[in-house]
Amino acid sequence: MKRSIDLRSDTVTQPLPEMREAIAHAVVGDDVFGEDPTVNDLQETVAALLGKEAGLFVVSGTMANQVAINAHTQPGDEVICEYNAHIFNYEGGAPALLSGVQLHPLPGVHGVITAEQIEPVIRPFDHHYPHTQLIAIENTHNRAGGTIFPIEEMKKIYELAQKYGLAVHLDGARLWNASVATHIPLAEYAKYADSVSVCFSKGLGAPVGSMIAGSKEFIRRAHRYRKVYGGGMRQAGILAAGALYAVKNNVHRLAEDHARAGRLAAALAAFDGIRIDLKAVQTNIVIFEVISQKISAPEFVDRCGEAGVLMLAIGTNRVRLVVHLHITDADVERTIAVFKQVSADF
Ligand code: TLP
Repeated sequence: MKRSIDLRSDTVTQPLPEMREAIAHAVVGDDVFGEDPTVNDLQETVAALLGKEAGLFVVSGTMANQVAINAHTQPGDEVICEYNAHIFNYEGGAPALLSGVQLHPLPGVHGVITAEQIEPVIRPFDHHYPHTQLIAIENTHNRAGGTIFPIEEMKKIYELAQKYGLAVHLDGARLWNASVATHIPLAEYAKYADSVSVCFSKGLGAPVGSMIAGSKEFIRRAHRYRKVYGGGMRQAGILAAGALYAVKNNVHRLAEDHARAGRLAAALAAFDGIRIDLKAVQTNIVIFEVISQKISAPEFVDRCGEAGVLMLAIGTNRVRLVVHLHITDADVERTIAVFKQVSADF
């Protein structure tokens, strides 16, 4: 039996032999004492890549975002974000639960909100209102289909934030993909945010881990929340070694994932019963609609699954697929063949 082609997420990637080798030989220490050399190396390496003073290794992208939100805010504050943002949709209501803040979601186009949209919703000082404290943006934007947040707009938002004394957090779980697609260095993007989170366990293929970067003072505060959330790990160098390997070896190859995602998107565009906005396909994520009268998106996903292609339905008519380092050109062709077979029933 052929293996399934798993396009549910780039989080499904498994460490390859060279990464496992690096993990096996990691030099470790107690990171709660700050004594794990591999964690320290990762934090310094990635903070430097992002042009920030300091970094903090955390368990997951969710922990990175939530630690950052807590370190930026006080209970009762408000955080402006985009309506489809990961922090608003997929983090279990954590901003309210853990930081006591409310989110103020704005509708974006391809996940992008503008400084012009944000300025009018910044609350004036009045005892009726929550206190606007933070703007959160996401690059690339997951639920919009891996779209790239243009750097010019990030700059405008950052300047606006400075004018009003607000902080900016960048959920850069897939900032690597944005940087590879645009050739804009990570540090250029990070310049327009006070804190940045990046993930090692998505397209980069490490088994676990994310990082928050920012000023030394910000990371000092973040460190406390990481501990409070139970995220103080001990010999975490075992995990950091995989992440370091990924940062050194698996970033440039993301361009291959983008090319394969583009090929899948172009093929999907040719099927009756499928609608896809090709402008939104910019990196490794492809989102499309099943508009057939005969079959819903979850049914389409089930039938493709039975034929060996796994994807996620993200609504009654929307499907998401994500390309990653285990997906080959042959897998892309086999996936297109399965789409052909299943869409014959449309
Ligand atoms: N996204 C996951 C799911 O949670 C939806 C996925 O399969 O894409 N920020 C962004 C932009 C993300 O896409 C994700 C994960 C996270 C944060 C959270 O990362 P983890 O899963 O490590 O907590």
